[in-house]
Amino acid sequence: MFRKLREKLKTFTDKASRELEGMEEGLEEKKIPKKMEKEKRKEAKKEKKKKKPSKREPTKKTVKKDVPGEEELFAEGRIGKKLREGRLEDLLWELEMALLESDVALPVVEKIKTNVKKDLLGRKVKRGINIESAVETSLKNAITDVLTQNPVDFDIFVKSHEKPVVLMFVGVNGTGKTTVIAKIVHRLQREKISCVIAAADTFRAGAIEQLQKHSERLGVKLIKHQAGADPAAVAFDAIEHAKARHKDVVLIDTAGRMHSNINLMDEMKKIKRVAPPHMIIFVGDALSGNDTIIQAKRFDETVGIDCAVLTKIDADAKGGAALSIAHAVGKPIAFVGVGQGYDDLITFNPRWMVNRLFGEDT
Ligand SMILES: Nc1nc2c(ncn2[C@@H]2O[C@H](COP(=O)(O)OP(=O)(O)OP(=O)(O)O)[C@@H](O)[C@H]2O)c(=O)[nH]1
Ligand SMILES: [Mg+2]
Repeated sequence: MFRKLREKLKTFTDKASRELEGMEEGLEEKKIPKKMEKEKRKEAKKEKKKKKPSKREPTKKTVKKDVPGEEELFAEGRIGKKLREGRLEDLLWELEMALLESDVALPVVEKIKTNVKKDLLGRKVKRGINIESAVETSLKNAITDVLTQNPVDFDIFVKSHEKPVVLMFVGVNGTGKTTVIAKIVHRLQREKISCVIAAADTFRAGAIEQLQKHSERLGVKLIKHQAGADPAAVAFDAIEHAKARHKDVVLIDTAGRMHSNINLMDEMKKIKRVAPPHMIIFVGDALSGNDTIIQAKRFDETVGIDCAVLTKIDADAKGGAALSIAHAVGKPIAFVGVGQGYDDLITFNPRWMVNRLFGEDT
């Protein structure tokens, strides 16, 4: 998972820490007479006590991201190791190339670069902190920033919403919509939340049979019509069924459609009108990289998507789509698909991705 991107980020961090390594500055401060130094330390201690946040009030660090805060790495005063700025522009250009090669969308590349530059330009690293952790932290912060986009908590949404909650899954052909529906049903069933699936893909041969198999395996009600029937009518019937039988969630499977096919995109609008969903989930294939971002934008323009599920992350070495979609489309990733089994669905959060890009976890 994300192997190539991880390697590229590591290469950047290694090189940047070698080339930005500068001189220790402010050593003369050591010469402050001992007595004065003692006074200074006392003052600092008092200040620190004053600033201490209350226990109930979360610190900036825990709210924003799970990586060291700036204040732990960078020195504001005279003491510290100044980063050599001369090489920074070249290094940032190399970072840009590495991200573009990983299929990261251009605005996302720009944002990461700007954040890293802001973090490192003209900064001094605190004594005892190595440059590598400063560079890595600025990169982690920049990545966390682009991933943090109106985060969605699917479980809370479903649990707290008036029932039945209607979820509609959209995306181009073969991205994994039907599989994601089966995985989400499995997940909801574990929480004792009852489901109904609407076989509103009446277009592709075999689509209804595919869902029939999943519904038998999962023991979930499937509402289906004949092949070629009106998908909006199927979705409508599924909602009626859920209301009558007090089912909690309706999952509407729709046919895969190219975002450039105007007729099929319009058909999706009709489903939305006849069977209004509370959440429209775009399902994108992580392996399609930048193309997935373009698809998500088109689907968003046509029906308005609320969040995305990125599938096939298990086979995705580049990581570009996962890194880009939230910032480029402005919609959060709710889940990632990491295999073909019912359990291969992970709730997405920026920390999960950052850990996979920088940690031992793969
Ligand atoms: N490796 C891997 N394969 C996946 C994942 N999600 C789905 N697939 C596979 O992708 C293929 C297509 O999945 P479907 O769920 O049929 O895709 P779809 O979007 O419903 O396809 P259409 O209805 O034809 O548009 C299947 O072989 C799935 O097993 C995933 O997270 N990882
Ligand atoms: Mg399908």
